[in-house]
Amino acid sequence: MTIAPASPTLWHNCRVATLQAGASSPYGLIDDGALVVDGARLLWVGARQALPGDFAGGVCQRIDLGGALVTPGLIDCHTHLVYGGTRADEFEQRLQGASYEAIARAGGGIRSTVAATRAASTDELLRLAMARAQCLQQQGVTTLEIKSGYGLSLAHERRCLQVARALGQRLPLTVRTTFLGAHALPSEYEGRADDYIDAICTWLPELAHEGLVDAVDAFCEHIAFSPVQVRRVFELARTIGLPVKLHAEQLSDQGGAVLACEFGALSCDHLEYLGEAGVRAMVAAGSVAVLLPGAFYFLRETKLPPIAALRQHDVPMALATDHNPGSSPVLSLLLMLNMACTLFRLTPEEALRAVTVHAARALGLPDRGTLAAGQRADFCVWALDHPNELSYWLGRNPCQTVVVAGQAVLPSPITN
Ligand code: DI6
Ligand code: FE
Repeated sequence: MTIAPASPTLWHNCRVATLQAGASSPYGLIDDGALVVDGARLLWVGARQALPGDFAGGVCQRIDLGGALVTPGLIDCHTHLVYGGTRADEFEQRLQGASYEAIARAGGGIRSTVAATRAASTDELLRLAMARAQCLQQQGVTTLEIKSGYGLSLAHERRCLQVARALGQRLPLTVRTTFLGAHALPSEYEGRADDYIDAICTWLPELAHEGLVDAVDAFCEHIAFSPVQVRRVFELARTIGLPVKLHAEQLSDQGGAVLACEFGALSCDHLEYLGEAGVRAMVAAGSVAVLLPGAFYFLRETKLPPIAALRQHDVPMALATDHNPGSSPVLSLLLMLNMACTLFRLTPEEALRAVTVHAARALGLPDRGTLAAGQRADFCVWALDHPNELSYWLGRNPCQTVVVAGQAVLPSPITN
C-alpha cells in the first residue's frame, strides 16, 4: 500500500459559515473565505485576503468553489438507523385514530420492529441501514450516531451494533454507537421488567468490552422504563466509564432529565414535557438538549419543548432526525432545520448550530462542528447564497460536495 504525501489543498472563492464561538458576524460568516486542508485536518480558515503567503502563492492544490457556501459537515446525533421492516401499516392505523401509545401497549410499535429486525439477516440489516445512511449523507451528514434497541437480546443487540460499526467502515462518515437495550420490554420478559434490566446489565459490559458501545441510552417513559430502572443501567455505565444520554420527557414528565444529569448526561433528548427542575439540572450538568421535530411532527404532538426556558438558560440545543420506523421515518437532516424553525420557532442560525456545534457536543466530539484550524476537515459545499437558506428550502437538496477528513466523498449530481 502506498500513502500519497498529504499536500495542502486550498478551497477558495466561497462564503464560509465557520460557526466559531465569539465570531463577530452571525454564523461566523466570512464572505470571501478560504480553507486550507492538510490531510484530515483544517490547517487554516479565514478571509481570502488574509491568506498566509505560502498558501496564496501556490504551494497548495487549489479548488475554486465559484462563490458557493461552505459549512461544517452536518452531524445527526440521534438515530435508530438499524432495523428491519417498516411501520407504514401502523401509520395508517394512527390516521384512523389509534394512538402511538395504544399501539405500543397492544404489542405493536417497537415490538413489531423487534420481530422484523430479529427475522432479518445481518446482510439485509446492513443493506437497509447503508441505504438510509446514504440518504442522510447526500444532504451533508458527515457524522452519524446510531442506537441499538431493536434487538433486545444479547445476540440481536450485538448484531445491530456490529452492523452500525460496519456501516462506519463501509461509508466515508463517522459512526458513533449507542447501546439502547432499555428501549422497550421484549415480549419474552412480559411482566418482568426488572429481570430484563438485570439481563441488559449483564450484556452491557460484554458489548462494551467488544468495542461496540460509545454511549448508553434508555427510554424513560411510562410505556418503557421507570427512572429507578434507568438508574441501574446508568450506574453500570458509569462503572464501565461510558457516557450516558436519555430519551427523556417525550410523552410525560418522568424526571428523566434530572436523573440523567446526575450522571453527567451528554444529552437529554425529545424533552417536550421537560419542566423547570429538568432545565436547571441540564444547566448544571452542561447537558445538550437534543430536539427531535420529526417525531413531534409525525406523532402530531401538540406540547412544545420549552424552547424559551432552554434559550434563557443558555442550554445548547441540538437537532437530529431520530430516524426510526415508528415515530420519525425521516431521512433528511435539512428538513429538521426547517421543522425546528416552523414548529419550534428556532432561528435559522440556532438550527444550523444545532446540527453542527451542539450536535458535536451531544456526541462528545470536540474536534468537529465548527470550521477552524485544527478541526477535522469535515465540511459541505452548498449551492446557496446564505446559510439561512439551509432552513428555508423544503424538499430540495442544495448539497454540492461533501468533504470528510479532507477527502471529497460526494460530488452531488444535483447542481441547481
Ligand atoms: N422514542 C421514540 O420516538 C422512538 N424511540 C423512542 O424511545 C420510537 C421508536 C419506535 O417507535 O420504533
Ligand atoms: Fe429516539
